[in-house]
Amino acid sequence: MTITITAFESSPDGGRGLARDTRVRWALEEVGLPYAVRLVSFGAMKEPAHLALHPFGQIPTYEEDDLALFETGAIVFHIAAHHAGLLPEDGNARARAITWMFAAVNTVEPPILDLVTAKILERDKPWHAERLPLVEDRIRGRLKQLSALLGDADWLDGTFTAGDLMMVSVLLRLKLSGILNEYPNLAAYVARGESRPAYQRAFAAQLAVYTGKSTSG
Ligand code: GTB
Repeated sequence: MTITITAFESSPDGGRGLARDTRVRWALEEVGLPYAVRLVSFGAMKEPAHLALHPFGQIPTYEEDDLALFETGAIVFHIAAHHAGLLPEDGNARARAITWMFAAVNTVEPPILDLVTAKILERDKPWHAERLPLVEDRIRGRLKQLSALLGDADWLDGTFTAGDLMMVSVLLRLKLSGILNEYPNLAAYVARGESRPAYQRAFAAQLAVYTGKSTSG
């Protein structure tokens, strides 16, 4: 089986691991699958060859022999469904882990993306200063609920699953804002995810693309 993913040729975050190929790399590392990476420029992403893989002209994509996928949730689910390590064997626990994957991208990520939009694309709008606290408070609303649910547990539902992989990936985007640190158990949860050897390998691999350096050496 040959797996190829796509990633930014030049990442706006300079290798901080925030682009979504990191989630896919992490899942592949957790299950121990080797993969190749094809780097694409912003221009090439909008050209027919890439649009044939990703209808919205984005990264990451995932190719496995004659299968091509886009959407990180679907890609991570595909990896988790076919390889041991990211989804529990027990049917009910498996269904709950998948539920957490959806919750990450469907319930927790939208207000976080709204903050990114507000900070990057709406900074020059006359209503920016008024809107920003509203966006931040919507995030706090979700984090308060998630923090209460997690309590002092290590992971969302017992053992580490693809649900945690997606949730940690989504929360990572908040690190620079300072909001994550308002919820110490969530900050510790994210740090726990980042400290996994598979995450470390994934992070180092994407960092090496943009800086030529890896964290291990
Ligand atoms: N729902 C899709 C998924 O989950 O796969 C969203 C994919 C997506 O947003 N891709 C982004 C992209 O290709 C890269 S990850 N954007 C280019 C475009 O739309 O033309 C989002 C991202 C980009 C940059 C940073 N950063 O620099 O910090 C972080 C995250």
